[in-house]
Amino acid sequence: MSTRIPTETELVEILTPLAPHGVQWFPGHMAKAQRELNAKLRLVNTVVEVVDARMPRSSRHPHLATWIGQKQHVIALTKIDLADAADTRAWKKQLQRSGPTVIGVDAVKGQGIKALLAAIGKNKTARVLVAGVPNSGKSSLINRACGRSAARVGATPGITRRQQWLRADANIEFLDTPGLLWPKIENLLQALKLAWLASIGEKAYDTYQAAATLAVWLYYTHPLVLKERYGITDAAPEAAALLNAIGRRRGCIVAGGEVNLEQAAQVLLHDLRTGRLGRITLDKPEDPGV
Ligand SMILES: Nc1nc2c(ncn2[C@@H]2O[C@H](COP(=O)(O)OP(=O)(O)O)[C@@H](O)[C@H]2O)c(=O)[nH]1
Ligand SMILES: [Mg+2]
Repeated sequence: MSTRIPTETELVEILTPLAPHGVQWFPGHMAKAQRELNAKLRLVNTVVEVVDARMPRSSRHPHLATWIGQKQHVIALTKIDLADAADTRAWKKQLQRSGPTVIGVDAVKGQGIKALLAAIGKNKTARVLVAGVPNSGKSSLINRACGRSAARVGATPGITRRQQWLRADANIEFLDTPGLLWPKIENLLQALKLAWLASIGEKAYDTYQAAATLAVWLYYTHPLVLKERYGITDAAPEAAALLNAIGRRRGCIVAGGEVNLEQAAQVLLHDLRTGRLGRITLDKPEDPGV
């Protein structure tokens, strides 16, 4: 396998032909969500920006910090249980440098929620908007903070449809929002990461192409993962061969002993999303981004 990890620009070049359909979502309801967000921002004095710790660069809305302006800004780095711990520490430092308080959380188990509430509640009465891309853990975080199943949770992007206020304690009230995406994600790698981690709904991309790009991306950036999880050591950076090996290892076999590549594609994406590939951070803090 190659010794030098390609730069992000090189990775985009490598992956582009593997995803000829790209990642395309209908921006209409996202444009509406963006307008609604701006209206709701007038109702709050605090914003918790929910950022998936596995992609702290790719899952941040490019304009949100500007919209937050002088309001209290706290970043909740969610899914720290699925992210690389050293990368999460580095990301915390890096994000904090730009101003906001950054708290790592496991929004399902509740780790970090107390610290988050303490950070929010330093000021007076906090009216808090919770904003982030679909599937980043907004509803789970609010449920944990409020100590009951108040906001609906789901693995499907877009499950939060209406805005609703929820009370965490006497001084803190939360407003859940539908997931935010922005109409133009220029960079294919960023769009792919959002698709790989299910922040972009599956209608927006081709499952096989998403998995093919993921397999090749892993080959270059995380060869040990392919080795340890699927026993792949001597493959070439060739998507079908990688998915074939993954499918064989994970039992995606049809009659006649052939690998069902579509199923292997599903399995690879599922393995990444559920942490079965180990704790992986897709955005490296030291990368400049594309
Ligand atoms: N392992 C893990 N899973 C999480 C975490 N936060 C949310 N999830 C899961 O991610 C999915 C989306 O969560 P949800 O709260 O509905 O995200 P929302 O779309 O931003 O409101 C659900 O399956 C949650 O169980 C976390 O910190 N760790
Ligand atoms: Mg939600």
